[in-house]
Amino acid sequence: MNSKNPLSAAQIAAFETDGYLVFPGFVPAADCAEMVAVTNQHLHDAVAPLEYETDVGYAGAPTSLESVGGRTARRLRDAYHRHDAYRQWATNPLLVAMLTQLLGEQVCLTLAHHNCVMTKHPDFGTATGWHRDIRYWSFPRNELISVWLALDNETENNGGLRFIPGSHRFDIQPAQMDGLDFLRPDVAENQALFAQGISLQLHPGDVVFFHSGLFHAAGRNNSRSIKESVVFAYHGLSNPPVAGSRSASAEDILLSN
Ligand SMILES: O=C(O)CCC(=O)C(=O)O
Repeated sequence: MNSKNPLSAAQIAAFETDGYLVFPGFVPAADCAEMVAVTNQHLHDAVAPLEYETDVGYAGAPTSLESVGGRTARRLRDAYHRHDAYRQWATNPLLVAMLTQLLGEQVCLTLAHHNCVMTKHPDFGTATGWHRDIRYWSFPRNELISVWLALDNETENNGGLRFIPGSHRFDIQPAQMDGLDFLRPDVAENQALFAQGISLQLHPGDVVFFHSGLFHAAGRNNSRSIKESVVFAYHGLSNPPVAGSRSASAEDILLSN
């Protein structure tokens, strides 16, 4: 592998066509084990900043912090400042070289979005409808890349990711979306889109890049173990967050390559 240009032309073309790429076994087991240990300790100690299922309020979420399951964490926020293990991963030189190829320029890590460990719990972890990550993000161009690192086996059964391949290029009408910018299940055209959905089967250390316009969803966790994934988002230097927006409200880190 060429360390400056590690992606092949075929991989770059597949990302452009499908809107995602999967890299099995990207992160060594020892690094994953360290991230799992930190994640479990921080969950146990409820180390702030946390996002609870009740904060998100999706269907089936506990109604308050005091209700049964109310302290179910959905995300350990600010992974970048939380521990060096996550920070090292977010700035991994091979990762940055790949993102540089896909974005075609120098890469910036935004700490305003994702920058978290997603923790999907049995019982009180909720499903996420079909959406594009860009929906709440403010950048001149819809060209960010979310990078998802699986720390566990991920399947449809435990709430793993589902993608609609190529959907970053789809022209979607406002009537197809609900008020939170999820694809509405009651719209016939959307049912046809859902039928194109695929489930990713991931193992610990597998990494997925996906375009910020790619429609994705995830179900509930029907297993008995928490599913944990580290997620960061990146953009090109010429595509900075819009001034004054939430996307500009946190640090933006230029990653040299
Ligand atoms: O794990 C999930 O429920 C999906 C999370 C997700 O897609 C997101 O936060 O953008």
